[in-house]
Amino acid sequence: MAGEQTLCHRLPGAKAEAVVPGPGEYVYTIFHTAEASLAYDLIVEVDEQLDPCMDDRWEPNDDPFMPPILPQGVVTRLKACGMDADWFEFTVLGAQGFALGILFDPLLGDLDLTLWDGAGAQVLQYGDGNPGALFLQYQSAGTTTYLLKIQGDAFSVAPYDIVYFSN
Ligand SMILES: [Ca+2]
Ligand SMILES: [Ca+2]
Repeated sequence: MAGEQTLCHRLPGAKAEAVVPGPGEYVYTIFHTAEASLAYDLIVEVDEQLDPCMDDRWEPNDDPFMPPILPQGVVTRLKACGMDADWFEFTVLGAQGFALGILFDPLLGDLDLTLWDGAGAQVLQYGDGNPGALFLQYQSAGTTTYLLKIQGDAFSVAPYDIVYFSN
């Protein structure tokens, strides 16, 4: 299973610790190697201070309802934290072209980008295995508010920048 961790726990009362990459649902199974049955107690503690991802100043922007407005230019020091999505919107006035892109280090994480137009139709999606710079140029048919979602792939934790220019 992807992302599986095995924690050996041999001493009564001992504590096994797992560090997880971010918010999400986790599943654990417990087994022991001897055939005899074994009674045990299980105590699960979550220490959120161990969260390795410090998110960006545009949070919370985890859903498409009232996302922050993306300004024109380069927006730096954004961050994708695990499966936490980052949503933005921007409005293109009239029939104009625009350029949109994200920059990130593919060695730190893989990011996916999806763009929808004002009618909810998907304009573009970039999926797995991105090289670290995703750019698109698009011609808007008329005044349109676009919705943009950026999300780390498979719990990626990655800083990124957005570039957005309209004519
Ligand atoms: Ca973020
Ligand atoms: Ca977010």
